[in-house]
Amino acid sequence: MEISALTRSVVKRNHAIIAPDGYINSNVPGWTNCTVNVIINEQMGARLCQTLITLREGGQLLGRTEASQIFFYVVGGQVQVTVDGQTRTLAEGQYVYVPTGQEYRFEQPTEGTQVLTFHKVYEPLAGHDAPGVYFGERDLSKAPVYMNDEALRIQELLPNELGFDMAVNIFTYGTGGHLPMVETHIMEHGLMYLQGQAIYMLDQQWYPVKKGDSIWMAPYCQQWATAMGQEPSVYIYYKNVNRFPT
Ligand code: UGY
Ligand code: MN
Repeated sequence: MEISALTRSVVKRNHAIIAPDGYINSNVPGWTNCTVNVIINEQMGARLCQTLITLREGGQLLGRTEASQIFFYVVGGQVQVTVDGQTRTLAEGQYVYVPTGQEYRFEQPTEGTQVLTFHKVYEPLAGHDAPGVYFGERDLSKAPVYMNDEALRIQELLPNELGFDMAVNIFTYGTGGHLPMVETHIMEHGLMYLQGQAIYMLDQQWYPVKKGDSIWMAPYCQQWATAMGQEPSVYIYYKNVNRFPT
């Protein structure tokens, strides 16, 4: 039997690893017949929110974005989405970006459909339109090689335009792939592993991680990672971008 007093999750001042074994469900008004796990939030010092929603049959996510824009990514299963007069069925690897002040409806999910969300308070930029609703899908063929290393590929899921103040990317590390340097930067990250295993270094501490684990990295949390095992390691990650460093 597993020892229930052990976990790989840690919560530190400038980073956290959240493994699914410690999830406790939250009730979110308008999100029904589902479990919601708030994985990253301002309560831990973050400036983004990341949740994982698991929908039962008949589950619904009904709401309206307010100050925060929300990026919804289907991790598994299938669900019908209506935003801004458009209705689409989103399956694994498909996503929708919902800007501020917009109603959204997610309904008719298959049992167990999982949706990952990233929320960020939108910061307008003078002279640039705020983004509109944006649908898309994961596609490795749209993921260029990262920093001349054939083992690393990054797909940017949102347009690279100044109107956007958040980026969401999928980072694929082939076997043997690792970050080419220790990153030290102002941008914050929230991420979830979609596949495989890895070793992540955060603020000079080393963590084994795998599919289903999430990580929060505060600004200037030093970071490095290497894939581990026989299959690629893949994560989806959030990053704040495109705004003046006040
Ligand atoms: O975009 C990034 O900063 C990215 N290379 N960081 C990361 O994957 N930890
Ligand atoms: Mn980074």
